[in-house]
Amino acid sequence: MFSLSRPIRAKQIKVIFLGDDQVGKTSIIRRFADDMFREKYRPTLGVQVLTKENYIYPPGTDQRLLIYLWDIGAQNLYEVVRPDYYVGISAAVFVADLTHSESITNLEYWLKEIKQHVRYRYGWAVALNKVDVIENKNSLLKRALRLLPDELQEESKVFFTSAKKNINIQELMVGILSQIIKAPE
Ligand SMILES: Nc1nc2c(ncn2[C@@H]2O[C@H](COP(=O)(O)OP(=O)(O)OP(=O)(O)O)[C@@H](O)[C@H]2O)c(=O)[nH]1
Ligand SMILES: [Mg+2]
Repeated sequence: MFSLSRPIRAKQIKVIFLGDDQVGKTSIIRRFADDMFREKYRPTLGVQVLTKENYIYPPGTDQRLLIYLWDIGAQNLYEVVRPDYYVGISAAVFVADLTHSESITNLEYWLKEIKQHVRYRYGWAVALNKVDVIENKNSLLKRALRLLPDELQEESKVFFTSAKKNINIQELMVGILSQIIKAPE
């Protein structure tokens, strides 16, 4: 018997994570991909690619995604330009550390870097990470928003995340996917 159903191929998505060292790029990716967290810091040297397979999006459909998560080590900004990192990206996540305001203002440099290489429209979101260590949240969170470069000041695309406590990690990724993935017909 022949089967009339075609094998369904997963849609492939490339998401790049940018931001200063130690802000939690690797941690967010590991939390999303493997639901793991490591307390001990190990710098990402160069670039590392993890995948999330068979991610269903939009929820309730049978559309499966294969998401490539490109983890760019922070020192890359200061190295030779590597345009291949940016080839074919669907989306970018700008990551900063809420406890280091410089990492928030520095997103300006990462934005500039990506603009040099990507001329088409891509989805994006900001992860202001390590929200678990913040006390007196309200005033600090408002201040953090103001520190963001103007172009990234779109509240619906800014997420206060914790890779450690698994806060807003799914929401961050869904926020991105909602910009780039349509429901299957
Ligand atoms: N409290 C807390 N610590 C975190 C969180 N996310 C990451 N960390 C810690 O912060 C440190 C740096 O995290 P990484 O994920 O390695 O940072 P990175 O941005 O990948 O750094 P580079 O690879 O150097 O660019 C590690 O010690 C993590 O355990 C978080 O949400 N909360
Ligand atoms: Mg890293």
